[in-house]
Amino acid sequence: MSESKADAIVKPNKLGKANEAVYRNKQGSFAFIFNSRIWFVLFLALIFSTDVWSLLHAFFPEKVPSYKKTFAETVKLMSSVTVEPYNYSKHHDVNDLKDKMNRRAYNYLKDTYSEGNIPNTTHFEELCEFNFTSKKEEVREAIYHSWSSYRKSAWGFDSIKPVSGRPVNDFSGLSMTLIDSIDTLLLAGFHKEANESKMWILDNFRIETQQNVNIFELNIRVLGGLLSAYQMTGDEDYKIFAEYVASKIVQTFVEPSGVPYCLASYGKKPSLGNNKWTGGCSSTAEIGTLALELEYMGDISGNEQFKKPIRLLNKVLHKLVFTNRDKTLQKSGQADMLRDGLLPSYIDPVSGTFGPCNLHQKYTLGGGVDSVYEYFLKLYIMSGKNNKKLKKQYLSAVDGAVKHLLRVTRGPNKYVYLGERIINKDGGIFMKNMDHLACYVPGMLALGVYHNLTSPEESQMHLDLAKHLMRTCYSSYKTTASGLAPEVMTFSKTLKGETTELSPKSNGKHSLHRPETVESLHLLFAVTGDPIYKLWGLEIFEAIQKHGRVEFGYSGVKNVNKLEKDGFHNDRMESFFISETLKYLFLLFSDEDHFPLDKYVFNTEAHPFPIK
Ligand code: DMJ
Repeated sequence: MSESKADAIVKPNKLGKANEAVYRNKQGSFAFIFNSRIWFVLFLALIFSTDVWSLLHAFFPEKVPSYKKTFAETVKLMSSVTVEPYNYSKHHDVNDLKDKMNRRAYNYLKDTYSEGNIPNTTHFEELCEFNFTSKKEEVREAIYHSWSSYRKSAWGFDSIKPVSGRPVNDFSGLSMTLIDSIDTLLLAGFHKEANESKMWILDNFRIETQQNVNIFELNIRVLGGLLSAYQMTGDEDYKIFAEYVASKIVQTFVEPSGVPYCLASYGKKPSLGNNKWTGGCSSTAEIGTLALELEYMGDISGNEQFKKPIRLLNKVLHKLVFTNRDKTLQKSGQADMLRDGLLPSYIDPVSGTFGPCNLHQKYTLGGGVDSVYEYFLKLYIMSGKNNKKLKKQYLSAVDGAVKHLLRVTRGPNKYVYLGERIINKDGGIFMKNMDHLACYVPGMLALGVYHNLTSPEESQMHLDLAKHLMRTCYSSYKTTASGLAPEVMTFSKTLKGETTELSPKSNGKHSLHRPETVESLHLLFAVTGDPIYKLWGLEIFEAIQKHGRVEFGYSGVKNVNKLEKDGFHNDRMESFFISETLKYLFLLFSDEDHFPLDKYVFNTEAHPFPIK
């Protein structure tokens, strides 16, 4: 082809320099038709165009800006969407599942599945157009508002009281907010601020005189915060301080039981102990949630001494559950629950079993036990997926929870929830309550599915269960006057002849803007790609912005159903609000996959550690 002929075809070149080469290589006047870019643009426009505006945008991206719906429009659209029933039996052979699950729990699930109310992705495609980047920026601003208020008025203290602006040491003076926030600051691009925190730690952070230090909080917030700051920056200063903290934590494991105490006091008379109300026992959630941090500490320091106590403790927990022969536990039904993989809420650090705590026990996936199950799964993932015992402990616990704790409300909403079994001298009693703390479960189930822990059929069941529980947790926000969730939900409560399917429990009406629901939304979105989870996150964030934001940060509220101006706020902002709630919202609204699930696991305080 002569140069002049090619020139004739491409002139005037409206499609820019990049296309010139394509045109020059084509022959004759039909070259335009063969231009693959034109076809590609046409194809995309046809697929994605819902209106003329987006078609125009596809052809003239500079001249016609993309059409993004506002938040209000999106919410309106969302409420107009009807969720199509998801017919479980159509997709799965239900008989298969019968063997795997306890019959009663299975029947509950089967009814719910056949009536169906699992959100179906295809209905929400339109909603994907919402511009989440602007929401991410709003979360970033919320991070700065919270952190800068703390920096200004409570620097070095555990927390700031966000209404009065006063500093407070509500965690034995461990500078919680300062350390817990560092990786959120780094993630959101506040590097100077993160560095300021580090400089403060180098000069001031010591655990030498503090009394009654809660080892679990020290571990998940302080050690977890230092370790993730280290993995994100490679800065050895963080590692040195992490090692210092970890060495304090391993000292709480006692011989010969291998079970740690939960409280430690330092200073002239160092001591270990437990809270009085536990009957002298250690909290299972607290002792079972030390593993990820010590494992990672062991990895980066090359010192196996950090990992040893965890190995021993896991043996104790395994034995307690699977080979328990204690006959006294039969009457209360505890023997069954243990055999099915559930853990009690207290363990005696002297004997390594029930000891004096026999009648104090509670079986729940909420407060008191919660994160221990999460750590079985995450330690299994983080340590190379070889430890079969951990896998068994996690999977049995899920089965045990389905068998003993899963319920579905009988009203039209059919909320699926995980209740609690409280042990007393007459045996046990089932409570129709679920802590907001237990809302980490949908995310945990989705993570297990992502990492292929079970057969495809069982994975499908785990994922369906995750979706049901997720809807319940989201509904605990949606059904209150403020749009904020209560600390504890109660189900099927009858008052003056009227039954409410889901409502705040009388002594759990407050909110601390806990992270578990948005954590699960982040994981369910990451695993399923269903935009409904982003949109539910948006609604929750809007409610926090509206009712939580105050002069010096974000305050929890006393009653999620009462919106009085005075006395509404409880003047508390726990460090997990920045470390977890805002971090998970930032990740949920982000287009970038900052911490891919195949490369990182989050500790229970949302601090990411790499998978080996
Ligand atoms: C956090 O400190 C952690 O998520 C912990 O596992 C449970 N409690 C708070 C948040 O609710």
